[in-house]
Amino acid sequence: MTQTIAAIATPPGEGGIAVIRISGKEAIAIADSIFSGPVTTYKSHTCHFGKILDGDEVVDEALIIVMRAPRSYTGEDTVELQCHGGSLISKRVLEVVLKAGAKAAGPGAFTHQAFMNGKLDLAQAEAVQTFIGAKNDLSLKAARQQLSGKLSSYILNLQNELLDIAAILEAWVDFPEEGLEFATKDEVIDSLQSTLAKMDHLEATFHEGKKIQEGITLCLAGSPNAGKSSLMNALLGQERAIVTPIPGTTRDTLEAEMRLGGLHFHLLDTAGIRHTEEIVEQEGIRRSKIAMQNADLILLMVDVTQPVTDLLEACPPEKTLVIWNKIDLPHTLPAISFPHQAHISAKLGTGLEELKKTIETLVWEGHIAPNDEIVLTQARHKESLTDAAKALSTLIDGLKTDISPEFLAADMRNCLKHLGAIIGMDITEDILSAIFSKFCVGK
Ligand SMILES: Nc1nc2c(ncn2[C@@H]2O[C@H](COP(=O)(O)OP(=O)(O)O)[C@@H](O)[C@H]2O)c(=O)[nH]1
Ligand SMILES: [Mg+2]
Repeated sequence: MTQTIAAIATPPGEGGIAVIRISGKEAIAIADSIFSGPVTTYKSHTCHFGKILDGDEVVDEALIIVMRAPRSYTGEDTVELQCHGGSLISKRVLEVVLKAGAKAAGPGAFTHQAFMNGKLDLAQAEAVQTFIGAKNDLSLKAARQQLSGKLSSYILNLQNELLDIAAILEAWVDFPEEGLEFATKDEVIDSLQSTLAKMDHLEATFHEGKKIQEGITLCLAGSPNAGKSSLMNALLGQERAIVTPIPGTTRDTLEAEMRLGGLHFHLLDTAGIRHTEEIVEQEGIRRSKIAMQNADLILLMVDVTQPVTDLLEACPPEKTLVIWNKIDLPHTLPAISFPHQAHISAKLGTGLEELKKTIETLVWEGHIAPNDEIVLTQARHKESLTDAAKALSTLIDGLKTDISPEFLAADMRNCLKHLGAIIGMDITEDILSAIFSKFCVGK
């Protein structure tokens, strides 16, 4: 039997109210023992005012909400106490609840209970934390979809498509001399191939999903004084980096976060790359080069009043946006063969809006931002899907080359197992605790 658990569900710190959540078989009895009113008589989904008592001492006045099983987040009897939002008060209330017999909930424990009670499947449970932690609109949307069960039902559909054929294959293992029954081999192959195509399509969305989830790293690079720090400040709309006419001003890599077109960006300003004997600057330049390598997109700043930098050679054209800067000064533009180029004055703000649009377009590589499509955002899902697709291709190849049905049936089971892992059908406790340990307490 699971224990009754309790935790402060609101974030730490001071606020108008704090919510203490209690869930489990004893939740109502525990609440009854510490509350001034007759909690056991309260109807489900009703709210009552009263006092939280530690013996004779009034700890706080609070609202209590009772939600009886199975109509609660966890699927168990749940009581929520809304007390005053002082961090000390909420801790005191929790102490009283724990003293009355509840166990302190660990990270993700409520969602774990919801999963165990079949309120959420694993993909939905994982979405809870991404939903709470979403940093941009697209990631919020993807998490909401996952939470609502769209990904799960897509996976269940894939499984259903395979189950009929799994049955045919298992029958073949039992009666090998009968051959494939109920369907011709070509029909089976066609059907499997169509499922595989759907799996491949879903797998391909991870590329987009990762951007949505983790954000895009942009690295500002170029020669000293090209205007990298000026552009960083212009993009952020604040004086984040020091700008001076002295070459070599930026030595450390500066990092800032920004939002653009529903996405989250990590913007890195780096030391200008040049030959130098200065040790601090040399280290800065070493870091610049690493940042360029790791970036999703390099914003290569070039000063139009200077000879063209040989840094262009060090940048892979497909992930580089060449930004000609200082177009407010007299200049002539040399022709270079880079596919992505922009023209700005970081100082005056000229061309900035177009630059932002170009960055957005490049990030989506001409694809439009995912709309209502299901997008994979979690590496665990992507890995399982890849494994499932691998097993399915092996199965299809096996059918074509007439290998023995035992192998085919084993491939099919393998494929179903990996698909099942995404939504938490038949997976080990280890994976479960690893997933739920990433949660915050109170969820
Ligand atoms: N005229 C002009 N000057 C600029 C422009 N962008 C930057 N600068 C100047 O160029 C110098 C170096 O700028 P900074 O942003 O520190 O370059 P960084 O070394 O690449 O980070 C500063 O004096 C800036 O005011 C621009 O678009 N036009
Ligand atoms: Mg700088």
